[in-house]
Amino acid sequence: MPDWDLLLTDARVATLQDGAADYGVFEGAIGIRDGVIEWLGEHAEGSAGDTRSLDGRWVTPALIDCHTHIVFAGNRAAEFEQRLRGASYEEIARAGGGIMSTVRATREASEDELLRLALPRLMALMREGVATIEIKSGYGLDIDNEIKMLRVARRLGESTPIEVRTTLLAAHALPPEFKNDADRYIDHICAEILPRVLSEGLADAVDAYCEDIAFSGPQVARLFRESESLGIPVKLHADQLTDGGGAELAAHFSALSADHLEYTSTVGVAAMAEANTTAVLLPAAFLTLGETQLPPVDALREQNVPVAIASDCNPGTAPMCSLRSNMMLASRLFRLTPEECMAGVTRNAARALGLPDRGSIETGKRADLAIWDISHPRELAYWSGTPQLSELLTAGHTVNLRA
Ligand code: DI6
Ligand code: FE
Repeated sequence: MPDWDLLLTDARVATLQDGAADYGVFEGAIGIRDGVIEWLGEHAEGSAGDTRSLDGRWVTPALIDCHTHIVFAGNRAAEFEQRLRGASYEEIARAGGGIMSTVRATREASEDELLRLALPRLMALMREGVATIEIKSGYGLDIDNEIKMLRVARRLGESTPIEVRTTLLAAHALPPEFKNDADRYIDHICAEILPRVLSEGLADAVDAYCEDIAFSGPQVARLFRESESLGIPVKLHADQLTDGGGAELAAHFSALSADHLEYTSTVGVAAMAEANTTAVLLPAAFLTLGETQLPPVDALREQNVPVAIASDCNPGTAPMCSLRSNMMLASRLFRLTPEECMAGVTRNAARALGLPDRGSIETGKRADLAIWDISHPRELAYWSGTPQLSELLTAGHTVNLRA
């Protein structure tokens, strides 16, 4: 029996290992067995079922988009125009548009229709080197439609080689059935939606939107206490439009991640550091909303909070189905270095999803690898919209990028 199923030789490898300087670069070979990286070294060793020379091409961990809303129907281009004319996101939401307009379109769509709409979005991310993606519900806002969305997300994972992690975001907006009674809707999520979704194995985490226009800190805390008692990890849309103490709240519940964070205070950052909560920055939403308040990047660095970057792809605040573009925006808008951007879409994105088996090139990790036609990994946060992915492997198998 050969030592490796697949041996990649003559590779320039950026391991993105935690603590390694300069992308963790080395030149050499990668031995893969049973879908796992089993061996790394400068000179190829052992026998292999399949040996392939990469002729000096670069290999990085496959990318991870740890925050998306790619399952939805309809679009909000008309609202985008309204916002360009001066209306704010909050005004549109309070007038019954915003998230609710996507909820109406998503409720009307069938499961098959939602799958048909989401698949090209997933393929677009995959062609940029994404092998793991998180997808949230949150445009159903009732038991049947939240389940419909999560089933679509699971089917996306089953019908592609990409791993899909699903998140229940029933606490995204207040549905019309619970008008003026957010507390009663939170009770309904805790008593009905959450247990049903978990019993059907449809969610890997629970998320909420903590904002003046959505749910308050105490309401989110109630949902998180219930999630905690059921043993499901939490994450939070926190401090995007105002400092609502979202980072502190996420940290209090040892959330996997707190996301957005434009208005997070240094106290919030310290709480996240203490709780080991990953910061997820979403520059497309910052750009689309015309936001000017920058997330506390220096404080996150000083406190050693791991920073991930995600697309947040959604029809309202982030109509940009590209993780590479978000890397470029994170460097340009938030002044993250290209190396921080790469860590943000690999090892730190894996942390934001609670997936210690991936996100860097190390022995024992999944062989989810991206092979690139580039001259240095810093190019990955520099170009966007440029087809530089030469090959994507998930668990050691080449993905068909044309399908
Ligand atoms: N993520 C979200 O869930 C909200 N903002 C964000 O960045 C709203 C999404 C939407 O407007 O549909
Ligand atoms: Fe979001």
